[in-house]
Amino acid sequence: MLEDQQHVLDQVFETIIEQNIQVLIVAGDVYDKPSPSEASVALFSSFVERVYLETAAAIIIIAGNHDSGQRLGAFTKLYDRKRILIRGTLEIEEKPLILEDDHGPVAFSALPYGEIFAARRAFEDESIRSPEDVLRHEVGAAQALRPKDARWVIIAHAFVTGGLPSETERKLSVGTVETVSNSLFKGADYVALGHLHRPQTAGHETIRYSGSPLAFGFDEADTIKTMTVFDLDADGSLQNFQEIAFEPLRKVREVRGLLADLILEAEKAPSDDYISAILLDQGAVVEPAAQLRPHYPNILQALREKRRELVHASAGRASSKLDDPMGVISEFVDFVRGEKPNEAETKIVTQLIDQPTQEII
Ligand SMILES: [Mn+2]
Repeated sequence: MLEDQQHVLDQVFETIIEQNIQVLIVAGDVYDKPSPSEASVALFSSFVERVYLETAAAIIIIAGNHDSGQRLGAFTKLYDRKRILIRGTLEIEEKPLILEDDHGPVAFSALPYGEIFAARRAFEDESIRSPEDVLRHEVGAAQALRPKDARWVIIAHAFVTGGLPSETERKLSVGTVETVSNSLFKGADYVALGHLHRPQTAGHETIRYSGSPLAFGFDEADTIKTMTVFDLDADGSLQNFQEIAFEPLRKVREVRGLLADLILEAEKAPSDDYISAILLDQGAVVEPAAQLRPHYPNILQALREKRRELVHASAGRASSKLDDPMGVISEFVDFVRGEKPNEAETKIVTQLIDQPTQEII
């Protein structure tokens, strides 16, 4: 997806120029894995270099949970530290980048994602047990070094819940990712968050996820991806807030219908979007993705609607006993087709099961 990524980075660059943006914030996951491909590194590095050389914007980047903090951190040494803050690993001294505008100083505390063990080591505190503990230590370290007369922006990468009262000890858990209460950020004028892919606030309009610049799965199909742009006023309030929509090079989208209809549709309007085809056919279909590919070269999957639900629901576990062949067959048909055999089909199968036994005897 390098071309797709280049396409949105170009839009970020153009916005920086057009709107005379003074600070660019990237709140992590820069990459999708700790060892990104050379091409990905080259793409992102050249984007940062271009912003650095061709605009006057300051640049602030933190590592997310998918990034290697060490690798990302190594990148920072090449640039002017007064204008660029790239934070990869946890540090006990959490120095902000301080920038000036017409109203005075603004302190940007860039808090990279850190694992619990890394935080225990960095802060020499074995009582750190959760992502919230990690971030609380980071915010504390940032708070200590933040000039009190400056407006304050925090950049963090976490799963932040909105509106959980600070005294509540209840930890919400989504999958294995533990959430962090937004009350940690008390005192900040704005919190720029990374991690969640959809643009959204986390319980307050000044605690916000910009979201990912591209859709990375079909559950994000048709989500509008945006970059968040605003001015920070003299009192730290937000002004001229905008969510600028990215135009993706290729959309991520779902088509649904009978395979024959989908093929006709694809012939009429071929597309290089990333396509997920949801088939409503009941009978056998032969290599549906291959049949659609001539018109949809970037088709990524073709699934039966019912089967898709079934795969999620049962995770492929069989419950029938082997001494009940009709039960096993019925479950298999249900798995493949998304519907159990009907009465007529059951009759045919039952006859076939019984038949050889009778003949052999
Ligand atoms: Mn993340």
